[in-house]
Parts: sequence; C-alpha cells; structure tokens
Amino acid sequence: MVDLLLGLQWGDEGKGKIVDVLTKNYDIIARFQGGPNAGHTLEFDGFKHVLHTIPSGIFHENAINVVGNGVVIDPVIFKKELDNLAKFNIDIISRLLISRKAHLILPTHRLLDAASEAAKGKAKIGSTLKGIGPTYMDKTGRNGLRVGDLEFDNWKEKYRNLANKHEAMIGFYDVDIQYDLKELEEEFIEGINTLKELQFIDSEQYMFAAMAEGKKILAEGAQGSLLDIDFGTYPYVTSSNTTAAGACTGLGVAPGKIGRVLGIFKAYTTRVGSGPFPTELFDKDGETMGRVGNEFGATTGRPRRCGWLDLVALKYAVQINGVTELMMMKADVLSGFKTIKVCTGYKYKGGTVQHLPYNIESDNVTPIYTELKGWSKDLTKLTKAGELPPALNDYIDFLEKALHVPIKIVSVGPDRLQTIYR
Ligand code: 2SA
Ligand code: MG
Repeated sequence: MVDLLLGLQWGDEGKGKIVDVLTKNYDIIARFQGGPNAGHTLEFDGFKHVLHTIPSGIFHENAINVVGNGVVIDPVIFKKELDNLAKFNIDIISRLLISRKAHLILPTHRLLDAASEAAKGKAKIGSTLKGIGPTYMDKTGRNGLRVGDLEFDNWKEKYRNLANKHEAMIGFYDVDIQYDLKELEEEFIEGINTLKELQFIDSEQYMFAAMAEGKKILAEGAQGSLLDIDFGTYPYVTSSNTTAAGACTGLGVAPGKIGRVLGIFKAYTTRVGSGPFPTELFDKDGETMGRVGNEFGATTGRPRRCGWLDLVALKYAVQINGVTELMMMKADVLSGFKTIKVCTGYKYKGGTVQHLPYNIESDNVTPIYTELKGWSKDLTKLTKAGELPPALNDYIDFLEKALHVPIKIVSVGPDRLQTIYR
C-alpha cells in the first residue's frame, strides 16, 4: 500500500516537517507532482533545511527517495539542492532515484513563465517563476523533454528545437524580458551533467516491485489542495494535480493501492501568490500570525498572506482527497489570541452556503465565523497530548466534529521534536 501525505490548504502547511517525522515508518518516500516551486522546510539538531525537488526523506539513512514521473525537474535548481546536501555525507546515489518519465524544466520555460506573468499585469498568478506552468504545458502539449531522453544521443537536438520554439514564443509576448541564453544554457548543461550521475528508473515498475515486496511507501504531496489545477481556485493555482488522484498518475499507483491519506493543515490559513482568500486578515491579527508564524515563502521569500481557518474549504479538501487522518500544524502560533475564529459558512448571493461556490472572490462570498475561546499557554515545550490547554482541545474537538476525521498529530513548533501524538 501507498500512504499519501497531502497539504489541504494553499501549500506551506508543514508537509516537509511531517514527512521527516514519519519517514522512520517508511521504506520509500516519493514525490509525485510539482517541482522546484515547492519549499519543504525541515528542522532538526538545530539545522534548518529547505528542499524543493528532493523528497523530504533524504536525511534518513534507511529511506529510498523517488522523484516520480509527475514531477518537473529543473536541473539547475536540482544541482543547487544537491550541493547544499553535500556537507551531510548522504549517499545520494543509492538513496535518490529519478523517474525517466519526469519532465525537464528548460531555462526558456522559466523565461516563458516570467513573460506570461509580466504580460498579465495585475492579473498575474503570483507564480514562483520556476517555469512550472510552461513545463506542464509542454508535457500536455506533447512537446516536453524528459529525463529518459538524456540517455539518448539526440537529446541536445530535441532541446534545441524546443528552446528555439520558446524563444519565438517569448517574442510573441509584448513584454521586455532581458536574458542571456548562453549563460543560462551553460548552467543548464552543468545541471544535466549532475543529474546524469544519478540513477534513472522506470518508477512505476519500481513501485510495482516495491509494493509486491511489501515495502512501506509514503507519497509526499507538494503545494496544497486549493492550488490543484482542477479543484483549486483556478486560474490562481499551480499546474499539477496536488490532490490524492495526482499520486496515482504521478507515480503509477492504482487507486486500490492507496492506503492512509494523511491530510495536513495549519491551525489558521496562509496563501502566497495571488488569488481569492475569503478569510484573509488585513489587521493586527493577520500581522501577528505572519510574524509569530514566520510566514515567508520558503522558495521565494515572499511574505505569505494570513487569515483564520476556513473550515468550508478544509472540508472540501478532506472530501476531494478522502482524508483518513488529520495533522494540525502551527497550533503554537495561535497562543495568545483571546478568541479564535473559524469560518463555517459563507454569505453568498443573499443566502448562506456551507460549500465552496464556483467563485470565492471577496465580492462574491463573505465568511461567517464561529468564535471559540483562545488560550495563552506557550505550547512550544509541550510533548504530551495531556498537556494541551482545554481551549485548544475544544478547538480540536470542534474541527473533528465538523470534519468527521480524527486529528492525530498536533505540531507545536518547527522542530522534529515539537510534535504531539493524539
Ligand atoms: P507556480 O510557481 O506557477 O506553481 O505558482 C502558481 C501558484 O501556486 C502557488 N505556489 C505555492 N504556494 C505556496 N507554497 C509554494 N511553495 C513555496 C513555499 C512558495 C514560495 O513553500 O513557500 O516560496 O513563494 C508554492 N508553489 C507554488 C504560487 O504562489 C501561485 O499562487
Ligand atoms: Mg512550502
């Protein structure tokens, strides 16, 4: 069986930390979608690590890490990630396997991303500008360059043709994008050379064999359900399926082989990039969440927008993914708030709704809040569920009753050790 770990909001729920905490229970950690737009942060032994393409099980000696076919890889960023890991003495060659069917992000994909965003002006998506959208467009447009192509002599020709086409497309946009393609190509080739040192695999075959041997596998999602290309707040989404189904197509795992679905959410909500966010706060409370929660993009450093928990949206994510257990992150950040608000419905078209309507722009929906008592206790040193303050237990109960799914982990800080099991 393959267990899934998925972000249920707009990303940055703390997936990296939880994968790292859970890896000891798994033989294989696999990424199935997204690419270097992801920023998965891990903290232990006083160190902080940010991973982008490499699965978050890389620091564990006994775990094999697989980059699945659904992932898009930028060789340049990948090389940087590997360089950052060099000082940890990790046997990367035996612990990190790459799917031949994963698509490559070309330097011109990044340029196209920048051109597309610039051309959109105010309506920009707020992309991380890592070339994610254009790469997935080439994948579905059947033009992409894949990792497996690098094993054939003619890959440079394929690259050239695609890059030439991209250059013509960049010219089509009426924006001024400055670049030196020669320089970009040099680092691209360097990245490719590094990538080629790793083991390329037919990852679906690898997964079949691993499952047959009874290996325990965890699929690590990136971004969050509300950024899903189909079910997210389109067009302000990423270009892959971030929801449970994405693990099937992004790894080659049959639906019946999916085991537990671990859904991870923050005790409040954040969003980085543009797009609707009904419970967003523009006041002192939002500012406090951002400051105490250190809410800055792990890839771009952009400040994240903050707001109360949107239970309507969370319920939707639980349903779409078939979540079997929940993990609540950053409960510690809410310590000190007199009252905790939870959005339990929206005012919509003169009435109220308890589901996500097609358009959740702020002129369309107004959140309806239920207020709960806050707590003041510092949670960051707590280690046992019995030590949680009563008001936090009430908050947890309230959410569990609404979602019909148990909250099994409460995280009270970024470190591996700041994890409470219920
Ligand atoms: P893209 O780069 O084209 O996929 O961006 C499209 C939208 O998806 C959002 N997105 C993200 N949202 C939260 N976290 C992400 N990863 C980084 C992090 C983001 C960062 O972990 O902090 O550092 O800024 C991520 N990746 C993509 C993005 O903001 C757009 O709204
Ligand atoms: Mg992140």
